[in-house]
Amino acid sequence: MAKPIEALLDERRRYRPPEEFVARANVRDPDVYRQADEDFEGFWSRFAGELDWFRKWDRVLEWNPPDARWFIGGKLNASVNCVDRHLATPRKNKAAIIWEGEPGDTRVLTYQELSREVNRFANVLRSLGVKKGDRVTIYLPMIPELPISMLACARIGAPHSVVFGGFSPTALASRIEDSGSRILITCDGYYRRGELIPQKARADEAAQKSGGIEKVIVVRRAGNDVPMQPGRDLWWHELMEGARGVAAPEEMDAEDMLFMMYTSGTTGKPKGVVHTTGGYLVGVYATTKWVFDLHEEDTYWCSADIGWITGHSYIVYGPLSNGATTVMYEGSPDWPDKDRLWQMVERYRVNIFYTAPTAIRQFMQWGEQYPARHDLSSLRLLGSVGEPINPEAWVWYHRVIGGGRCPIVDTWWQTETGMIMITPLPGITETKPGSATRPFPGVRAAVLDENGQPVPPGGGGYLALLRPWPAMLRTIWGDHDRYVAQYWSRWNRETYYPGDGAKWDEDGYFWVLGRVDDVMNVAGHRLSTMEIESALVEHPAVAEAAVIGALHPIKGQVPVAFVILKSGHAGSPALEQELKQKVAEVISPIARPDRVVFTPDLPKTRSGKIMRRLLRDIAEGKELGDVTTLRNPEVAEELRMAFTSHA
Ligand code: 6R9
Repeated sequence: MAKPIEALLDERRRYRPPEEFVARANVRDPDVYRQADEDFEGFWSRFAGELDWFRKWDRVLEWNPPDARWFIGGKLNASVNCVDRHLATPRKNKAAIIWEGEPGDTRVLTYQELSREVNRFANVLRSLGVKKGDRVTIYLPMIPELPISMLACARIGAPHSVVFGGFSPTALASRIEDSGSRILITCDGYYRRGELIPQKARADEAAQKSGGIEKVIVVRRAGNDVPMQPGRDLWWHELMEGARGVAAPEEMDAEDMLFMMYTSGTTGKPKGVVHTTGGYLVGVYATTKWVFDLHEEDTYWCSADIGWITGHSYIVYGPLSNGATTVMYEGSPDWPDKDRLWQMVERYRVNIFYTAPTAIRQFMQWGEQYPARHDLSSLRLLGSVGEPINPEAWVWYHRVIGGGRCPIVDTWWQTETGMIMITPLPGITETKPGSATRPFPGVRAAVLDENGQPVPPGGGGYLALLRPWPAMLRTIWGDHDRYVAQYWSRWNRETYYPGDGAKWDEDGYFWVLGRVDDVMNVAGHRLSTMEIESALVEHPAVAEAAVIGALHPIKGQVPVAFVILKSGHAGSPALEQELKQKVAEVISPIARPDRVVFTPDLPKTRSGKIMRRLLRDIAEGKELGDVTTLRNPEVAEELRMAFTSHA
């Protein structure tokens, strides 16, 4: 009976930080956990003290649950900390951003060059009347003008709202409206998988739909013809021509808003998560430094899109506040071939690489021949973020990409937390594939039951955060009640509810299972979709699997599996039986899927998360809801047909 809960905890493989890694690691003393726990305000203020402030804070924290204010009375500017701070040091001529476009064009910006661009664009924004507090919407692909725009906004105190460049005009319009932006920054077009994406046309459609946009600034990226609306549309390069390279930074209060970020709406109206200047910057500065064990000479690459929180925190603000060299790329991992990323790792001698489990499973499916074409020996640390990583993918990542020598940091956090919250420290933590291990020092997490009581080790329940942290969201834009109701009302006003299910084990390690709605209850037994998925992908024919709990009249819910096979394998009733048997063997007969549906693709959000809600609707024969936020909306209908024809 205990088997379903135990299946993941049965994962016995252990990986100690290699000696060579520990010898050079920034953080090696396990006592940091105790120290930070005893005096967490002191812990965070020591990191804050490493940043530049116009005025030092009077108090570290004011906590009126659920409202926190950090570094009260402190004044600073995020762009000063990401750029100016490094100019008086030997980092002045160090590469801040190494960028590679899809057609192979490249651009390297040193800190000095980045400073000039940011200052000039800050002057451009000011000349258009943008003032402290005005929201600016940015709708750009992965080109250097994206971080330049963000930092220029930060310089003049105008909160940015970056909308993922692949979002539809409708999604962009609703975000422009909600934020009340008057300025939109976009580009003519960009490249993705050999195709030219007409970004300006999409931006025009959104601007028209939403109203309120007074100026559209257009970066020339692809050179495609675009109509420019007189009086409204302005070319980036023309505005920049006359702009001076020095712009005084706005002195921001620590609690002034730095940016807002809409969460990848799975249901309901998008939520504008608000992050502030001081706490956010301290949080991402500290976690980048410790989790990624940054060294001065490192080349660091997070392959996310800056349009997501991962890119904000760990391509832009975290690495640049640390004076690191951060890599960014335009395009897709499979274009011009399935070795694009490995080619870049080799070309730039990347040392630290951070990506998502969905990408790793994709690499596994493509096969080892792609990474094998390249010299990946520069890598010394790997990271994972975005969803639970199944142990098989973890072990593959470790062996094939990391050459067996690189520690893996599986980092749990959210748009709302702003910074990494549960993670190994690579020079200290012994890792277990599939576990994000322990809370970052100073962070307190727990697994609670329905009533807010901690579950005993080995048990499962709801993940909870028991203490405020500097990069925490402060509110939902324009809807503070929703902030309180969504995050601070499950148990009490002092306990943050992330909406994830988790287990913890005898060593105090956390195993995040995914959103609570991904955890099902089959005949009274708690089962995780991820556990069943892990079992399925252990089968040699399976490339990727998504499991949901479908309503069942007797058992409450039953697992239904959607499976992508590796090339060279075909779906058959015999294989379906085999896979069901496999799950029954690995976990328990309780976990045995009711149905296994073979499919060439799975419905994914733009950020690469499998949209399980939709799979559930398909399995339960429900009306399919909104599919517009999917990267591949056509898959939904195909799957529904496959499901019903086979039933
Ligand atoms: C950073 C980011 C947040 C949700 C979160 C959880 C899932 C993220 C994870 C993970 C297990 C990890 N998640 N990292 N689950 N292990 N290492 O992804 O933010 O897009 O807001 O998603 O992603 O379910 O609640 P966001």
